[in-house]
Amino acid sequence: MLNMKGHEDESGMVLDIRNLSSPARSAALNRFTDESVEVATSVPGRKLHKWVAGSFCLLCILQAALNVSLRLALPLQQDSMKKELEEQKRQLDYMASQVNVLTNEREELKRKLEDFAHYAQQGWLYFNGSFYYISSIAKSWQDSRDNCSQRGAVLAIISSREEQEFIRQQQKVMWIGLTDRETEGVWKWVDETPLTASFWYSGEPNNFKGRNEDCVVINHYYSNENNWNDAVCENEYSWLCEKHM
Ligand code: MMA
Ligand code: CA
Repeated sequence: MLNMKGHEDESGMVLDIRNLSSPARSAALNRFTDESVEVATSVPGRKLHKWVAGSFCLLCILQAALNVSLRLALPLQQDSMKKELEEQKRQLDYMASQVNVLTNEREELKRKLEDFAHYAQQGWLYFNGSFYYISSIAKSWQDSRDNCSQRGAVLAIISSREEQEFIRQQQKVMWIGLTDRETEGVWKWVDETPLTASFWYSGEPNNFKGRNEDCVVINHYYSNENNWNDAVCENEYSWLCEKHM
């Protein structure tokens, strides 16, 4: 507040401007006013200055900290992203290989289905993984064997009681793929496997009356689960082909 009596400064002295000459009075007034303005603005101004400087320093520190942490964190992040990318690539490769496996499986199933349709349509019978063809005409054992071969099959090879039972149920006299032509008394299947399970009718094999009976027929006249008979290979019978799928 401008006091016309004077201004009490820091020293407590009162300057009475009423006794001053005109130029001195205005100089005193000017000085007083300048000081007041300076005092009025200098206190909040200095605070702002300090605040700005402080904030700037803080920002600098934050920036530096950010730089350091980014420089530390970025390579770590890049590492983990690289690992994740590699893992995803591995999974993609695995999936591609699985697609390949499934495609092959599908092709195989398609082929099988076509085979099944083909054999079933031509009157072949299916049992436990194999198709069986029963001829309607009669041939010698060798001609029967050749005929099966032409059909992409072999004279039937019986390897289980279940298979024997299935064949017996067809109730027909038929050549099967068993012979001792090579060595008398040593019975072998046409695929060279030795005889393990055998189903000879009682008294067979017998080379009946000294005849050379080297080939085997299913004999349905023997209404018995064991119904094999050794017969002369040149005899003509129906025959049974087997195609394992
Ligand atoms: C037939 C012939 C033989 C068989 C006897 C059994 C008469 O000959 O099939 O191989 O052993 O029957 O009686
Ligand atoms: Ca016999």
